Amino acid sequence: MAVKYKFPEGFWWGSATSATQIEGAAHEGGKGMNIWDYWYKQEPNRFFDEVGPETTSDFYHLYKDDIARMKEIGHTTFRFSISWARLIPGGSGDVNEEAVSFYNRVIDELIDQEIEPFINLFHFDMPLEMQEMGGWESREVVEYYVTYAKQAFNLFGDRVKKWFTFNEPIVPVEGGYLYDFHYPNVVDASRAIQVAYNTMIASAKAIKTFRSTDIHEGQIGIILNLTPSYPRSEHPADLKAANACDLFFNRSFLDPAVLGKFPQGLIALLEEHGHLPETKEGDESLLNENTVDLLGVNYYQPRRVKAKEHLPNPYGPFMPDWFFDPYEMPGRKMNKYRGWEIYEKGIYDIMVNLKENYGNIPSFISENGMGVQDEERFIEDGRIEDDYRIDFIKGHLRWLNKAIQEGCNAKGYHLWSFMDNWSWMNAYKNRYGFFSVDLETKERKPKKSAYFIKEVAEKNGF
Ligand code: BGP
Repeated sequence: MAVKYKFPEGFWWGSATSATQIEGAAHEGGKGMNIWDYWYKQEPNRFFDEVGPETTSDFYHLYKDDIARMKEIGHTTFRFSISWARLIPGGSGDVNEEAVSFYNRVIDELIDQEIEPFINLFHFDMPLEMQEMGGWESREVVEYYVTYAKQAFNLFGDRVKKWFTFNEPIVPVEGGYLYDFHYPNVVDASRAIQVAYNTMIASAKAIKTFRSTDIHEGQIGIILNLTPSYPRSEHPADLKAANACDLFFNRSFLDPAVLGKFPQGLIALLEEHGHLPETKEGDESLLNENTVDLLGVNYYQPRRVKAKEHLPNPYGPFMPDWFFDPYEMPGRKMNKYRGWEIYEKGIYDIMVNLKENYGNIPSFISENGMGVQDEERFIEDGRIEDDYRIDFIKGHLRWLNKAIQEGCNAKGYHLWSFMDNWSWMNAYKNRYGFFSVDLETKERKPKKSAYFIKEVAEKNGF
């Protein structure tokens, strides 16, 4: 078959994962506790089917075979995260040699198989002791994180050339400090804003540290979940709502990461409501001088919003939702197995925005994927026939390809995820992998999409 959608030479084909979601061995190998291990012990009933983070695909023991599978389906790159609580139990102090050995083996195996490792330093998994010191609300924890980052660069930077300071830093803010779906289950916008701010300070400090080491050839970036904010209509009130939503959920991280400063509109809005975060002298130049080399874009679905129907109670707690209401656009296409909208063109709109307003920063799709509940119902002759996922990937790749044709600087595409994995409160509810995983036997089986991506990677297009 002829290739209609061809990608630039050297395009990165791969997938993304995170430590807590795939490693397992939660209480093994000298690992300390993180907030997920802890929260699950406190409130198992808040997790889907009461399944916690020790029940995973066990990459910790099975990594070698998994990397062989990645090779088999044509991966050229693979993103995983280091568990801070595994590398430095407690978050500060001595490095855990068993963890060093594990991550070394993973990195070396990937390189042996000619798959480039992409390492992310933080994927929602704060060591418990660091959370007890105040988590991202504390500047002391920021310093411990920077020390952890430096250790990781020194240990693995001789072989790893793509680093990321955070994955979706807004999610711990939303989950942990606004909407109660991550530990510490606080609902307080002031604290949320401080957490968001300190996270960006931590990211800039880690970048600065990276550049001050001897590792010169590598690139360092951040991974953001960008959700284009579409207004219900062109009415000024709807446009204003979409702009506020964009400021809170995209630009609060995108602007400091890429442009080195927070957007003026956001500062004005927070100032007006008395919610500016606490800052320190030197923060401004720190952010300004330490922007990212590379941007990972996670894209699942857009946000559609409209002007508020009822004015918020000015005496009630300040929330981003004061400024917009969600809008359910009639006729929108849905992933009915997960309840998320599917809007393929969103990927193109993000890329064009990066080109026009963010200096066409080198970027890649670091997560995109389709979660499906009860996926076993699609088994035929022992294999999950996930044609819906193939259509989903194709739909997004077509728009990504168009963006590239028009000069956008996209370097690769990673699916979420390589194999089905444990996800935060949702545990194993939504399956995302190219491979299914039997949670009892740990057996992996390729889904139809695994064969599809292999062909795409081999032809560098489809
Ligand atoms: C992203 C996260 C991943 C993963 C994915 C699927 O936002 O970066 O860690 O969890 O979402 O989420 P869910 O299982 O809730 O559908």
